[in-house]
Amino acid sequence: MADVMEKSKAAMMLEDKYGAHNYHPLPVVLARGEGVYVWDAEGKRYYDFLSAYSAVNQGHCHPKIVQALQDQAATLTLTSRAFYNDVLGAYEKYITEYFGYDKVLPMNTGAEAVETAIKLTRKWAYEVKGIAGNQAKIIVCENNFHGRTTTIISFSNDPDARTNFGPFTTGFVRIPHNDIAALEAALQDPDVAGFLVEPIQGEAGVFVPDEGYLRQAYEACQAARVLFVADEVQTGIARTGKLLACDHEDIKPDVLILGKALSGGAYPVSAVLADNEVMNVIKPGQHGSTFGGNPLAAKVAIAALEVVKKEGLAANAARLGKIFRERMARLAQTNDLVLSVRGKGLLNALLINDRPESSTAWDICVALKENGLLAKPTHGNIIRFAPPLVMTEEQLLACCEIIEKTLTGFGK
Ligand code: IF1
Repeated sequence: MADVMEKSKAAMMLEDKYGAHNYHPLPVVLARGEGVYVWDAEGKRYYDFLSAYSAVNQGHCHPKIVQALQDQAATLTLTSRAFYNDVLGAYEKYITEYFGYDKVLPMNTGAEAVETAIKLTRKWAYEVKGIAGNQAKIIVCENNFHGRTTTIISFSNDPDARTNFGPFTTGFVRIPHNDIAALEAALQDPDVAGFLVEPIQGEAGVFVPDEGYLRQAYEACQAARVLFVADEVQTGIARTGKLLACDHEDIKPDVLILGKALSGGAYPVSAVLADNEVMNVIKPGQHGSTFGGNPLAAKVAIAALEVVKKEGLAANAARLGKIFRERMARLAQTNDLVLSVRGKGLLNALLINDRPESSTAWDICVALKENGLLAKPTHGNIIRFAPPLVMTEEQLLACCEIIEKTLTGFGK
């Protein structure tokens, strides 16, 4: 009989032979996506509990986003910024009013947006705040993840992200996340230009800071005339139960970084938003990218943002996230493989009770896959659970059943 995994095995072999080995995917080959579901090459259906690292908040292949993509793709995809196009201005108006900023600088990937925010913050420091040339410092947090460019990994403390990629970019000061005293001490340095922070540290293992931390950090930055730069690439676009994670503490970042679900996963779209005092330091010819602000990206992003509001995804994420954490907290009480659950909205993680270097979390994810649910460990023994925000309560409860059944039967 033909091998049941024939198509999948062939696909995995091709990637192994012809692709760089820069990832270690779970052994599943996906062929189709719709809403909260994905299907593998053999037609088996799974619940997607990773959402492409929170890029598919609106669900796989959302019809409104796909329609916008198809229509614009057949009309005009790319002009470069050497010329105007009839979509970009309308998108810029839409997104700046949507998030409440004067201006947007459109880019493509999250890392490019983070790099853009770093350049903007430094230039503002020299030309507005008056810091001496090349002396600007940006405060970042231990265990940060902001992307994989050389400058970004320069301020990472993850050996996998850094080893043998030097020499590194200087001008960054690392402090512990969720530590106001450490931030206030670092802000004593008059050469500090900005504080770059993930409101919730995703990759580090869904670290939710103490209530009030973001507000205190924001206020400390305002007092020191330091830009509060929020990387909401993963926590933004309704993922944590509000449009932005910063909204939970009613703070408006001086610089807002968006990516991933800004396009609903249909196209690489990222953006940096700021008010004029900051954004106007960039003059023609000083920054950009070939695809940044292309008409296709602009149309897709408008559609993706419309879906978030029209379908009430933030409220749904808040409501279902509470149900999920309650169910998993109960599981932690009865199953000593599960230490605890943490998260906000539908960005959650289970802490597995084993040594970080053990393969337990990985093995649990393989078992979950067998039971029809896809999730993946972050660092060590922490499994991230982040389904599309279009999930219904009935689907979430079915997924809790799968997780409970898998963990209860694990290793037996
Ligand atoms: C990978 C992690 C998640 C991000 C934040 C910027 C970026 C990311 C807060 C850069 C990207 C992605 C990158 C992807 C896996 C995924 C990830 F595990 F790497 F850390 F989500 F947690 N800021 N995160 O989370 O955006 O350039 O990728 O568009 O590199 O493996 P990007």
